[in-house]
Amino acid sequence: MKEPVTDRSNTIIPHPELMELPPISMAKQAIAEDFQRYFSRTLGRDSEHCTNHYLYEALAYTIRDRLMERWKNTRRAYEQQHARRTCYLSLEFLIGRSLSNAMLNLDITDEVSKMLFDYGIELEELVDAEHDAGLGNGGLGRLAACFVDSCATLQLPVLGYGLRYDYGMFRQKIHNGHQTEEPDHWMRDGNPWELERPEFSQRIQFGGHTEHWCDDDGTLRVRWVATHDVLAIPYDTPVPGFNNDTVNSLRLWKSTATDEFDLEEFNAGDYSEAVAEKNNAEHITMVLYPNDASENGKELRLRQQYFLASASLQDTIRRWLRLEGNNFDTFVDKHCFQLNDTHPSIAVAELMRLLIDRHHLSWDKAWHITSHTMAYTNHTLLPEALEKWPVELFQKLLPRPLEIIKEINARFLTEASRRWPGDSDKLRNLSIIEEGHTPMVRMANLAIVGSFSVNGVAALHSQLLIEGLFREFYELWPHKFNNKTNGVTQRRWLAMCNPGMSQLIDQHIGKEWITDLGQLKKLTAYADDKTFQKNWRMEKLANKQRLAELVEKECGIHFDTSALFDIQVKRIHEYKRQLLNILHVIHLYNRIKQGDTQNWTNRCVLIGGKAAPGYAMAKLIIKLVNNVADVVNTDPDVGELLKVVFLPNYRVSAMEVICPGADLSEQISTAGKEASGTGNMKFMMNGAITIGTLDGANIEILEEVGEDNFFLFGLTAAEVTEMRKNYHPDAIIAADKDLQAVMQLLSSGHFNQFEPGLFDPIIDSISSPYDPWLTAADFRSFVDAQQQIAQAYQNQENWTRMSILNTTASGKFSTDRTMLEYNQNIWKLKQITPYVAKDK
Ligand code: 26W
Repeated sequence: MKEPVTDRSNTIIPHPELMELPPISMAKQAIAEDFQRYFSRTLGRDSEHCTNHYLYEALAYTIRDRLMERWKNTRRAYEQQHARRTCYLSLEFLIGRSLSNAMLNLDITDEVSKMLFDYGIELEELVDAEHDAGLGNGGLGRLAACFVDSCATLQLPVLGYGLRYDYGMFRQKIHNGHQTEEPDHWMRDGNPWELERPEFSQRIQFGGHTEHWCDDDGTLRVRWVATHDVLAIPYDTPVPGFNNDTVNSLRLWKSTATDEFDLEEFNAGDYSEAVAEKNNAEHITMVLYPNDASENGKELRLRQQYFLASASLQDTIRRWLRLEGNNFDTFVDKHCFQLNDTHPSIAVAELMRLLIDRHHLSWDKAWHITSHTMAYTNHTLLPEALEKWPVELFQKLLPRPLEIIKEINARFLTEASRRWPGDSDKLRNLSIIEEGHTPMVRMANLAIVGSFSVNGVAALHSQLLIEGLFREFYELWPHKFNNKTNGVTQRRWLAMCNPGMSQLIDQHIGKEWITDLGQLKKLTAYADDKTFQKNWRMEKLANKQRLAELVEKECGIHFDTSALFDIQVKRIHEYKRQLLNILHVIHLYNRIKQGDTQNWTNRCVLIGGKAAPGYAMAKLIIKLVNNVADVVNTDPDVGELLKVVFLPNYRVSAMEVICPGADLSEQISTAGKEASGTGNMKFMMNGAITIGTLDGANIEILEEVGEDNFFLFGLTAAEVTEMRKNYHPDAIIAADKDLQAVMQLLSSGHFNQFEPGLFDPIIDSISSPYDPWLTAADFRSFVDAQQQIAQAYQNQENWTRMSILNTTASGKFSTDRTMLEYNQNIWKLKQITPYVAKDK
C-alpha cells in the first residue's frame, strides 16, 4: 500500500481566539479601507503602477473577504446537520466572470460603485479587467454554472466537481474571414477566486495490471498494481447564493506529478524518461477539449474523465469516513451523483471499484449503493456525439475499471435476457460493450444501467430519447426516465447583465423576481401601458447602444440603433443552421440590389460563435458569413438598409452585452436536433422576440408566450423524419424564385470573387438529397416569417408590447425552477440555512 499523498491533513488545535474574527462590514468606508489595503500592501502597487487589472484584483480580494465567513459557515452547517448532498460531476463549468456576480449576490454593487466613484474609478472598467473563466464549450458547460448558482440561492447542499483547465475554450480570431484559434491562458494574471486545498489531494491510478488474490478470510480480492499515479489537487471557488448567507463550493481538480520517481528507470540512467512522466501527469488538466458535438476518441480525454470521476468520488468517500466512520450502510441516504452527460460516467465503475477493492464491500452492496446514487442527464440526440471508447484503450489505461464494467455488463445482460429471452438483436443493442472489429465501451449504456434516473433537458428531447436512442432501455425501466427542462439564472442573465431594465421592473413589481422569476407575470398588467412601454423602449435602446459600441469596437461596423437587431450566437454547427440565417441575409441583399425595398425595415444582423477546430464545414460557414458581410457592408446601394457582422470570440461576457441589446433571437435548428437551447431563454428574458422552429425548449417558450408573440416557422420533428426519406432540394430550389436567386449568387462566386470554388461544399450540401439539416426545405417558411417580423417591427408600440410579454412569460425558464424539479424528483435534498455571518 502506498503512503497517503500528503500529510498536510494533520490538523492542529489552535487557540480559539485565532478563529475569532471581528465581523466584516458591508459599509462603503470599510470596503474602501480593504480595497486600499489590498492595492497598496498585499499587491504592493502605487500610483505609478496602477492598472485596471491591479485595481480589479484588489477589489476581488475585498469582495472575496466578504464571502469567506459565509463560505465556512455553510460548510459547517452541512456537516453538522449530516446533510444529504448532491455532487454535480461535469467536465465543464462555463463560469465567465465572478466579480459582478459576487457583488450582486452580496447586494453591495451600489456601495462599491460609490466607493470607486470617490476615487474617480468606473466600476465597469474593473469588471472588464476580469478574464472569463471559459471552462466549457457552450450550453452544457454554462448550464452547469447556472445550476450551481441556483442551488446556492435555494440553499441546497450541492457541490460542483470539475477540472481546473490551465487553458479554457480557445480564443477565436478572424483572419481574412477565417477562424484561427489561440490558447486561452486565463489564469496568467492569477485567479483571486480560488482557494487551493492541498490537504485534500487524491492519488489517481493509470495503467498497470490487476492481480486476483485471496485474503486471510478466504475472500477473493483484486488489487490494481504497477500503476503510474497522478495527484489531483483541489481548488475551491465560492458559489454565493443571493442575499442568503449561503456560499456553496465548486471544487476543480488540477493534475500534478507525485513526488515519486521510477527508481528503476532512474537507476538505469533514463533520467529524462523518469522526469517526462511528471510532464505527462501535468498534461491531464492542461486544456479543455473544444469539441462540442463529435466525439474524437483521444486517450487524454479518457484520462481527464477518469481523473475527474476518481478524484471526486475519493474525495466524497474521504469526507464520509471522517464524518461517519467506516460504515457505508447509510451512504445511499446521504449522496447523489448527477452526471452531466456521459463525460463523467466512468464514475459508475469507479464507485464500484472504490467500494469493493478499497472498502471491501460485497458486489451486491456496492451495486446497491452505486445504482441508487448515480443519475444521468443526456444533452444531445446527435448519434455522433455519443461517447464510445475502444476496449483496448480501456484495457491499457484502466484495466481494473474495465473488469468491473465487464462484470456489470454480464449481470445486466442476464437480467435483460430474462425479459427478452433469445432476442439477441435487442441484447446486442443494450450491451455496454459493442462487439465488432474494434470492440467499444458505450458510455451512455453504462450510465443508464448504473443510474436510477435518466433525464433529457426539454420536453421534446426527453420524448425523442425514449422513442429513439434509448427506446429499449425505456421498455426495460420506464420508471428511470424523466424530463427536466433547462433554465438559466436570472441573477446573471437579467439582474446583472441588464441593470436598467431590472430597475424598471423593480419599480413596478418589486425585487422578488430575483429569487422567484414567476413574479414577472405581474408585469403583464403594464404591457399596454404607454408610459411603461416608452420606458421599456428607452432601456432597450440604451442596451442596443451598448451592443452597437461592442460591434463597432470588434468589427468596425456601425449599427444604427433604430434598426432591427437580429442576432444568432451559439456554437457553429450545421444542425443549428447558421447557414439558413445567412441565406436569408443574401436574399435581403438581393432584394436591395433588385430595388425591391418598399416598406423596408432596416436590419442589423449579428452572428457569433466558435467552430470546433477540426470541423471544416463549420469553419467554412464562418468564412461565408464574413465574406457576405464584406460584400453587404461595403456596397453603397445597401447603406443603412442592411448590416451584417460576424462577432469574433463569442463568450459568456460577450453574451452579457448581446442578449440585453437583441430585438430578434434566432433559434432555427432543424427540428428534433437541438436538445434544449438556453441562449433562447436568455434572449426571451431580456425582451427579445424569437424566430424559431418547433425544437428543444423553443416549444415550451412558445407555449408560455403564445403564438402572437413568437415567430414560428419550419418543419416539425416528425415532418423532418418523414421528409428525409424522400428529399429533393433541387426541386425546392427550382420552384422558389428567391431561393434560386440566392443559390445563383452563391454559385456565381459573388461572395468569393478571388477564391473560386471556395463555397462549393456549402452549395453542394444545400442541394444534396442527403442534407440531414434540410436547409432548403425550411427556406421559404423562414423568409416568410422574417418578412412578417420586418412588418411587425414597424409598429413599435406593438413590438414593445411583444417584447414586454416575452419577459413576463419567461418565469418558467429560471434554473431555480429547474433545480427545484431535480430536487423534488431526483435529489431529495433538504434546504439548509447556514449560521448567519456576523456583519456590522
Ligand atoms: C464528446 C464531446 C462532446 C462534448 C460536449 C459531446 C457533446 C457535448 C455537449 C452535449 C454539447 C452541448 O453543450 N449540448 C447542449 O447542452 C445544452 C444544455 O443542456 C442544450 O441546451 C443544448 O441544446 C445542447 O446542444
